[in-house]
Amino acid sequence: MTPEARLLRRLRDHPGQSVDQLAAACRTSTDLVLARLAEWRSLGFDILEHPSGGVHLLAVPDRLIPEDIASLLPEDQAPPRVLVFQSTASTNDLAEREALAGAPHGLVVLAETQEEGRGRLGRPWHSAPGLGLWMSILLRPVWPASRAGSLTLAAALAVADATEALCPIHTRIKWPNDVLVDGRKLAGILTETRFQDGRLSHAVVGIGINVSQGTTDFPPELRTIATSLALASTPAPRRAELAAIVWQRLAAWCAAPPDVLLAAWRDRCDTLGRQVRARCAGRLIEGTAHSVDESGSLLVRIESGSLVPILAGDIVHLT
Ligand code: BT5
Repeated sequence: MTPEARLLRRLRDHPGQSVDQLAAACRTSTDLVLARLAEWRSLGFDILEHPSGGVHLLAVPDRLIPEDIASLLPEDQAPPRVLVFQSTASTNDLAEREALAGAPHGLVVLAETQEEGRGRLGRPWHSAPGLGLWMSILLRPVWPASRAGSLTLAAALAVADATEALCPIHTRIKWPNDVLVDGRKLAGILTETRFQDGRLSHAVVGIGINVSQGTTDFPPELRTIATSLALASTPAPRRAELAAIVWQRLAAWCAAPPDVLLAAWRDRCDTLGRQVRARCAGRLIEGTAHSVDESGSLLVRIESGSLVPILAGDIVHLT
């Protein structure tokens, strides 16, 4: 953990310490403490420095600041690196670039806005500036290639856990990658995987969560199908807190045994048991969504009684 993250944590946990005490506790210099306090104030942190009463952190703004995110998690559970950009084409592209340059498992890339945020099959992802969590996480799990599809399931569970931990909402997951509240899309996931010699070499898990949009912040075509945390429950949480918990829960789900992950996913799933229609390799398949296997495939029982696996694609809930 960086001295900056330690300092923020110290300010939260031990209000009223002097600058000298903070520097000693964070194993850093008083100059660094003073410089960071000044920098954070300029970013909108409300920090009171009382000549005899020490330093008090009164309020933290809804900004994406790497040390803020790291300071919210236990030291052994914080991401190894967090990169924040004001604007980029897609955080998935940046995470992929970092992956090819050797970045570590767990790297987080965030942006205030994306100019070319994307969903699956090149569909656009609307990434309103400052109103959502646009986040990509680089994973290098030691998993067989056949389990790669489960990463999307793990990410959907992480989003469901994190949003429910911070807001009084009830989420459901639509196979494979939508997190819904009251039938509307709160979040989407885009997992991009790379394989080498038949093994999963790395994956970039892109997560988009709508946080503080009002209805008119969405383009007209999304207004009846999308929702945000602010629309589902006010007030919206700070995005740094959301990012920290999503990261922590994703790391936990990636480390969980496959059967535990699948059981948790089935419990949250809005698709199983429904009549669904899917398009798979140019074929239209209709039947009952029966189960999900370790590869992340949806198993659909068709009229003849056999189970057809659907590895990727879109489904429509018919019931
Ligand atoms: C997804 O695709 O749902 C995956 C979305 C992943 C976005 C993240 S943000 C960080 C990272 N960087 C990226 O560039 N992407 C990832 P899909 O299932 O194909 O859904 C796409 C469809 O969702 C669109 O065609 C719209 O109908 C709808 N949509 C677009 N923006 C939305 C939004 N902000 N909220 C809800 N629905 C949206």
